[in-house]
Amino acid sequence: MRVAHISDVHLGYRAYSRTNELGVNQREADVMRAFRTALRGALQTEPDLMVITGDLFHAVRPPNSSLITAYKYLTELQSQRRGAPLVIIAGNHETPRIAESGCILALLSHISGVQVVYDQMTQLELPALDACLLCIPSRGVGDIAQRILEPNPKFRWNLLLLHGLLEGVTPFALERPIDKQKIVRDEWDYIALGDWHLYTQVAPNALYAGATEFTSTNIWEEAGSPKGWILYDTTTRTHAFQEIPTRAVHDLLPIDAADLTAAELNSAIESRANAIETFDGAIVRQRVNNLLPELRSQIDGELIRELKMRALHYHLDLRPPRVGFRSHQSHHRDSGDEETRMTLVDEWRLFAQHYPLPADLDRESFIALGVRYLEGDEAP
Ligand SMILES: [Mn+2]
Repeated sequence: MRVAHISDVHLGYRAYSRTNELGVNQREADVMRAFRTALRGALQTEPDLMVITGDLFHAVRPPNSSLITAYKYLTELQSQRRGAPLVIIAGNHETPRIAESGCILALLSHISGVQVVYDQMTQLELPALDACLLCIPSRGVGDIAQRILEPNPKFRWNLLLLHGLLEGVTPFALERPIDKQKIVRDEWDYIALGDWHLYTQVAPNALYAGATEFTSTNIWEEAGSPKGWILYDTTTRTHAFQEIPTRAVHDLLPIDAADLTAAELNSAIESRANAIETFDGAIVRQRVNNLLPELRSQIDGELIRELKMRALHYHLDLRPPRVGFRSHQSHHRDSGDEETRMTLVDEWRLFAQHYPLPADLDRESFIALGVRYLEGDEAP
């Protein structure tokens, strides 16, 4: 059996102020385009089964435009597949805190061949494929510890679908990681995972498909990693990652301003940007470390305005010297460290992205508020 596995599409995600020719937020349009590319690619491979492992929508109440377009695409897809099975489980982003609020995914269950799981852990039987799918949406994750998870011997193929973060997958500590031993077991023909936005093989039969675009709050950590979906063969237990072209995201090499003149700093900013072929229209961060206030005021405003015009989003991340790390002996070691270390703000973004919030609390504003508190008013 061949399975097309898509995850973390985040329809309705919006970022930055740029809109396209139709007045739609450019990132919202990018995310929709990535979804269409994934669906078209999957359709061409004629999979027996398609699964979407959570966060199809970015929010509990996605914008109407995203909802309508998604409905249209999925209806077209399913008519071309003649109603072949498509199973969608809910992720943390589209799951309301209160179960009574329902879930927007329920709407999609009216499309031919589509089955949706957004509440409890549920076993779905697909007799036509001789397959049984144990589906664990975001809300079912809390039950994993108390339950015995095992394949249904009445079926030839047994799949496990899960939206959640397994222990050891993330570079940061999780409040309640999911016990890997409980999930990643050889007896499952395929374990389709969602929630982690980077394509990751946990085991030959257990894979995070990753997101289809750059939609997490830590896109700088993801820069350079491919986005796409997975085509998995249960007979051979092999897979092929199908890459999707996305908007370019660049986290430029940080500039150490400690020993630079204003002219050298401006020239470094300019040459780092010009070294990137796909700078125009890209999402770009340039960090400048060890920047003293007197040098900060001499940054070429016109240059920065021009870079901001050319890029979809240009983020000049200016960081003052860290207290206690200014001596020349520690200088080199420190600047190397600076490139890889996560800032407190990055850690907050990662944490807040997965923290359960009340349905009517807007996650993006919640995260932004935290960032403002952490960075203080001096942030650029
Ligand atoms: Mn997600």
